[in-house]
Amino acid sequence: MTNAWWKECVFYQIYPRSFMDSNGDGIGDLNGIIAKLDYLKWLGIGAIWLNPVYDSPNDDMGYDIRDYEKIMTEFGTMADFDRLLSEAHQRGMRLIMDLVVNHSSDEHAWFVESRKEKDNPYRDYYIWRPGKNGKEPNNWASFFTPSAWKHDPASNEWYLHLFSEKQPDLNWENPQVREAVFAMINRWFDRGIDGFRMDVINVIGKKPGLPDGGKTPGMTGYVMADEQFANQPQTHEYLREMRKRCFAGRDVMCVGETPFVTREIAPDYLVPEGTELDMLFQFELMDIDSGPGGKWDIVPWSPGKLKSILFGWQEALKDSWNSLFWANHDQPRPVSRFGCDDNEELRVRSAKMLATLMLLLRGTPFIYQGEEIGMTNVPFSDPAELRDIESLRFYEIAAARGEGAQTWQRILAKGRDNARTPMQWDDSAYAGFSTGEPWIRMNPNYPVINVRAAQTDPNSVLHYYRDLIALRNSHPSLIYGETQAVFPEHPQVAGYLRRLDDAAWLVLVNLSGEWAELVLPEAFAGGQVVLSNVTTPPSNDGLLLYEARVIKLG
Ligand code: ISL
Ligand code: CA
Repeated sequence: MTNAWWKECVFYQIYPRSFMDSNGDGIGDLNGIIAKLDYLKWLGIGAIWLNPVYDSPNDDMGYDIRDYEKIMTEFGTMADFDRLLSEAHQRGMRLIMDLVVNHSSDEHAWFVESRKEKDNPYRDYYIWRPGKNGKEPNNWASFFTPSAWKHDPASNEWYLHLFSEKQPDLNWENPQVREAVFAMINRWFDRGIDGFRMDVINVIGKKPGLPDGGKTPGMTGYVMADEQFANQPQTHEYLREMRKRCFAGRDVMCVGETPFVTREIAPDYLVPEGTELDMLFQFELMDIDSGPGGKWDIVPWSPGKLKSILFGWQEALKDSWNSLFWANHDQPRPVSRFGCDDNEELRVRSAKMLATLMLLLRGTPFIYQGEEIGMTNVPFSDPAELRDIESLRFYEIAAARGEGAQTWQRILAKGRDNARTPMQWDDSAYAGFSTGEPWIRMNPNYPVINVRAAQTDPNSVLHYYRDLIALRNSHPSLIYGETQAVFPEHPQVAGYLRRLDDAAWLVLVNLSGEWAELVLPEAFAGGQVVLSNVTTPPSNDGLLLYEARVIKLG
């Protein structure tokens, strides 16, 4: 276990389209981000993760890349990017980018060539197969459409797309593809960026022969065939090759986005350190309210289950390193999902509680824009207000079956656009995000929930995040110390100790909306409360609803 900058700093995720618009066209941009760097520095942020800013037709909001080495026109130019990078570095902040190389856009020059004819030199950059009896080559479902295959009439073959048909999967078996990707990565590193978040990086290697999926025999229709494309042995080889070819001799990091990774297999990507991924984003926590039918099959979560997931990962990765997050651009807002947004008092208190629980665990915290002011889910009133391909496709398919009404409720709870409305900077028109009408509607609560209001209120969620980040930044024991769960059986309270050498901390939070009885043992009751989200003096008999307490024990 070694110390590293990416273990010590708090990351902030920026969704550029919705962060800050500098020219009034309603679309966030790189100059807008530059204008807010001082805000991030004030907050205590050490590194920024930018969602894709590359040239893209935006079928999946930048996750369909047309040119890996050109900036999306609405976002600015390469000169703007270089300025953003140097302005961040001047403030002592690092910057990592999104690497989306499981697939490209169908408008990428490689795919344009690839689909031209069967003997095109780029044909093998993608995954083409003949059909079976006039149907798809196999039964794999895509994340966004029923089938993961698209028929190409010109050649009468099909190409694989695990996401939309405008996101064809690259063929990583082809050494030329790997060479091209590694060269591109190296050029970005030469530009001076500090690392990558790697989009669905654990699905780049597909099982040879592309066999049908179906975890339970007799399944019909298109199936989510992750056992055939996730976490395959070749993927580990590709990552090791990437590491050697691109990372050696550079002070850069990577965090993999890895759906379908369990606590058991996660260490295969992380240990020994520095050979594959530095960290990964696991989805067990984000799937806590998903039933067997997937994210839209919503089931209740419980504090007990949440605790077993969080502490289970602390244990599973104690010889490597966790990523810590409640939110990203694909997830609903945490205060609406895991806290309470019924009224202002509880919104503020529960947002602080969630922050306390997550940010002081062992691992690197990733804060998603707006989380630090406790932004909530959005009361969309009509599908026409949505922009996200996943929700729109899901709605179309369900509405055609006459299930529009129940589907709408699911989209309100879990739809990705909840996280994608503009950042709320102040209470002026369009929340200070833009002077023009934004590309997606605003959350109507911006007159109350915004950065300026939060900065002037010392009891705001924002100030609490800042205090929490400062606490973590200034105590190595809160970064590198070991984690030990306490009161594991308690049905409402999550608690843990962090310890390093002589330093010891106790973190206690009540995840429920009710008083939680908990008699503190002598050893804990004597500690000093250094941070709390309530004004009443701490009780040794229990915690108020959504109360959070950070106690210094030694
Ligand atoms: O968003 C999800 C659930 O709503 C996830 O299943 C998500 O599709 C998956 O985690 C992969 O996400 C990443 O790759 C996608 C892109 O749409 C997401 O925005 C990105 O985070 C395809 O590139
Ligand atoms: Ca703009």
